[in-house]
Amino acid sequence: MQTQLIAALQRIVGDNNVLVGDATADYVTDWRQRTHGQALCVVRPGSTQQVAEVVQACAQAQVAIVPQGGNTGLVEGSIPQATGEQVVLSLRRMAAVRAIDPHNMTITVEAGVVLQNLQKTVDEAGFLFPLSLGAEGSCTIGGNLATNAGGTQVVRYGNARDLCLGLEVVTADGQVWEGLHGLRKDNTGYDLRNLFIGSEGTLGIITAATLRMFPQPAAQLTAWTAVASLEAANALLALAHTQLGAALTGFEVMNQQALQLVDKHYPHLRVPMWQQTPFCVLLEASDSESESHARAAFERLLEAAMEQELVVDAIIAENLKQAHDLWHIRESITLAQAAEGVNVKHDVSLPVSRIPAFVAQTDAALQALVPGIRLVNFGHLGDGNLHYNTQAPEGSDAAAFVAQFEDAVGEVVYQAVHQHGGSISAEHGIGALKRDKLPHYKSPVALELMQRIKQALDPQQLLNPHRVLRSRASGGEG
Ligand code: FAD
Ligand code: 2HG
Ligand code: ZN
Repeated sequence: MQTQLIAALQRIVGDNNVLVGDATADYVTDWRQRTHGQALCVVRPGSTQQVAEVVQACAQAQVAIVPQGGNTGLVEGSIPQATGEQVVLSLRRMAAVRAIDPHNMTITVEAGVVLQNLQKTVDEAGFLFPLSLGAEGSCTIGGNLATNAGGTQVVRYGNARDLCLGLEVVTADGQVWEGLHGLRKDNTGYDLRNLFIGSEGTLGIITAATLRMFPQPAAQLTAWTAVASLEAANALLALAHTQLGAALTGFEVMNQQALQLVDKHYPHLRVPMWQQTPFCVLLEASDSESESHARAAFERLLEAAMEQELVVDAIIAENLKQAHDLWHIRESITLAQAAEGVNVKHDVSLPVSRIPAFVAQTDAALQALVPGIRLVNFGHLGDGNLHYNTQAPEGSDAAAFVAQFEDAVGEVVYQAVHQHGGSISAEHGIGALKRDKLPHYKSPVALELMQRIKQALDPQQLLNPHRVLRSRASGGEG
């Protein structure tokens, strides 16, 4: 049966685009190198028609499919289980730009376009595509939409969902839903587009998308500040909202531990101010007038912040290179954590106002649980999204720390998140890693509705089974 399926897939996409054995290595291990799956094969279709035919062949053989883009996801949702029975469907070959409509300010692209290439194409067309994240050199727009990715510009432009006007999707029974319109208004019933966005490959395979483009700002400025506390960071955020209005495009917080890891592993990056205060804040403003207008507004903001003693020290980048260097430091935290050793991540969101109390309470509880635990906190404070990550105590065995404490640490963090009215996944999704945590923090009614939607759209449980939700038909391990 499996040999027959592989032969059928080869007929659809060509022999070269069905990978087996060692050739599947890059597709079966997650980005953090924590989990190794095994695939029956990796299939690489080159068109929507081929995706539909692959899905039909797999449905006929009752073989499950794991859709995959850049495989940069952080919740182990893009790799197959260890059974060796699932097909990985890679969208990376589908990377065409189908259309640009400057008057409608939209671009239509295939799902496998790498985010950085999409940004570049839109830039060359004289517009801005604002989705921006550390993995942009390898993640794909299909993966961004499937996870409803956030990143560093959400405070101004919203997350991936807010940037998408239309989708083309191959359904679990191999039909093509053509919803690729560029409409800003469409109230013709249930919102299918928003159902597929954020569904992590469990409801359909996104093959193309129509996305919003924005005017390019006349100027962009970046500032780096040292702040004494999260309360001060929150007050700075409020002040920035008031003084900059829609010009505020980024507001990132980083604690001393996070910056110390960047300093340790990448000393050439010369992290500014990290020893001065417990937190630093990176701000970005975009201006529709001019660089001097933007600079004057930024200077007024920072002067007021210093007068109110919210900011201890600050620099404004002099040019684009300096701005890029400051952002590079921020984007290097994930890599510095990986270089330090395996770690435990929590991608949480809370009302911005609750973040200081949440962090104080959780820091204390974790220090009591694991004396010396390193608390690596950073993230998109402007969106109330904190990456509340942890690392083994200095000098101790990282793998042993994860094996022994991952669950207990997670419980402390998620209980506190829940208590403060937050979410256990702000932007990375649920995947396999958080699937069994979800029932503890999501209402039974919401979970039941999600199960019914899954059952309606994928009754045979063929699309990324056991991800997000535990499949009802079986135990759903792995
Ligand atoms: P993959 O990892 O391949 O897949 C992710 C999920 O989407 C899987 O469940 C997969 O089955 C599904 N999927 C992929 N393509 C499709 C498709 N075409 N149709 C249906 N389902 C599909 N995320 C953020 O939100 N914000 C950040 O700031 C951020 N920063 C990151 C920084 C680094 C260094 C790294 C490694 C990751 C970061 N991420 C961030 C996480 C990750 O980059 C995002 O989740 C990204 O959107 C995943 O895109 P991808 O193409 O790699 O998807
Ligand atoms: C970021 O904001 C990413 O840099 C990754 O979402 C966060 O490594 C992490 O936990
Ligand atoms: Zn993030």
